[in-house]
Amino acid sequence: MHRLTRRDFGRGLGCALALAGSAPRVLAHDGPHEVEVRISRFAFEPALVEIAMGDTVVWINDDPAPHTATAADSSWDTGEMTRDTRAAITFDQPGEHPYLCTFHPQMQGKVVVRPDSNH
Ligand SMILES: [Cu+2]
Repeated sequence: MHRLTRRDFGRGLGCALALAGSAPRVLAHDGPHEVEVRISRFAFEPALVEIAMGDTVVWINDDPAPHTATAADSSWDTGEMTRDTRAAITFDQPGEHPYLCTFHPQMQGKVVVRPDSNH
């Protein structure tokens, strides 16, 4: 069985839960991660990102035009990002989080948050 240190307790618990399900899942990282989404030519790249609970998505606007990343249900919003501006949102709720740019609603993306946690 696992020997749990205080630091590893959360991850060990996640491991135990994974073992109770189907295949055990090995987490390749030690803590919360940041995932980058570039905004370029009026598109989110990549448009779909998958993260673990507690991870952070950082949007970086490479366009001359201002953009936002705004939840389709308005539960979160980066606000306006001008050129070369970064904005970060941390996700604590598992599930699918579709979003769009409020200035250009045809710009759409999705953050998928897995129910496992990195911390
Ligand atoms: Cu936009």
